[in-house]
Amino acid sequence: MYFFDIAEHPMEVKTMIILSGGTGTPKLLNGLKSIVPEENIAVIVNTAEDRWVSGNLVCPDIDTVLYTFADLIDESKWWGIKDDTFYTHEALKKLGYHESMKLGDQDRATHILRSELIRDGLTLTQSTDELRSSFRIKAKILPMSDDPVATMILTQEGEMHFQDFWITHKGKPEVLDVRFEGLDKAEPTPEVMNALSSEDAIIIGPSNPITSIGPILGLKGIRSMLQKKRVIAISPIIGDEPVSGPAGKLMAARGYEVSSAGVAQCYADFLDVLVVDQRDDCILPDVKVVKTDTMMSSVERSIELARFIVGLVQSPEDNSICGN
Ligand code: GDP
Ligand code: FO1
Repeated sequence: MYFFDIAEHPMEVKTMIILSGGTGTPKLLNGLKSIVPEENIAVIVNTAEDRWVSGNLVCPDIDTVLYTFADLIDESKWWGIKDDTFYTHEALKKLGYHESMKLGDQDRATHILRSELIRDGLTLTQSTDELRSSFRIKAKILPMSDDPVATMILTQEGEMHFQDFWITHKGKPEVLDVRFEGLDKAEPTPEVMNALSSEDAIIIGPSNPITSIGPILGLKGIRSMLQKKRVIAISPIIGDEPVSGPAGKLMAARGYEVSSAGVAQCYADFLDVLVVDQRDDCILPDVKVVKTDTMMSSVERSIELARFIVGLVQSPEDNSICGN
């Protein structure tokens, strides 16, 4: 238990368990961490966009969550460390070696430490916990799995890793399908299952339902666990477009409408509440739709949305904010 708005309005609230990718949900976490004590936040993070680059394991979504809690995130792009330098990346280029991801020098230090720990025998969960501790973060940051999963995008130009699709090809090729290599053999970690079973309400942040939340939901036992919970999701789509990134293209390739209704369809077997933007005219037959300003264009707006979500978790029966 912790206190909401601790200094001003002491009020007991529940622990926040949140499923996350690497942009939309971290923006929400940026607000949440200033209204609830960090130790009562647990984030379950997608690892299907991870990739070994220049000898080290880059975990873009985990790193963005780490840097968000550590107040280091570059908020202009929501990846990497603010004011980082790129000397090593440029030096490699001069040697004729082109890295598939532009890695900052300080960001690379995170990848080096993680990879050393993994080479020493730690799991991804354990190495993430070491990094959490080094950054003096109190929130739980839980990789969805310790087993490798790779998001592969099937395009008209052939199949490629998500990072090649997004960085090298700038997200331009037409997408035919999405495949998660290794997901059938991957297990969710005990830490993830324990976090999910510890609370009645689970939050799915405004993340890409296909490539960020999709791999987490594809792990054995996650969907059936969520079916027993009160699941509140925030839509990453406003009207017929995502706020940023390739979610629209990927949803369409998977046969979903690019809309909040399409997001609800992705979560149809367990979703209880969908939070949509106040500009969205989404009405759903089987899901409670609530409306608010979900555009997190500043930390203040992230805090406002986080406050709204904490209110929903706290007051399951309050229908005054229902948009239906
Ligand atoms: P990724 O790992 O970088 O793809 O990051 P996520 O999956 O966590 O987030 C990407 C999604 O966040 C996109 O589909 C965006 O539409 C959504 N998003 C980004 N900023 C906002 C915002 O301010 N509000 C809402 N509602 N969604 C957002
Ligand atoms: N995105 C880019 O568009 N270009 C890059 O060179 C790039 C490098 C990069 C390095 C570390 C990191 O953690 C993320 C990085 N990203 C880059 C973002 C990344 O491709 C995706 O946005 C995430 O995988 C989506 O979660």
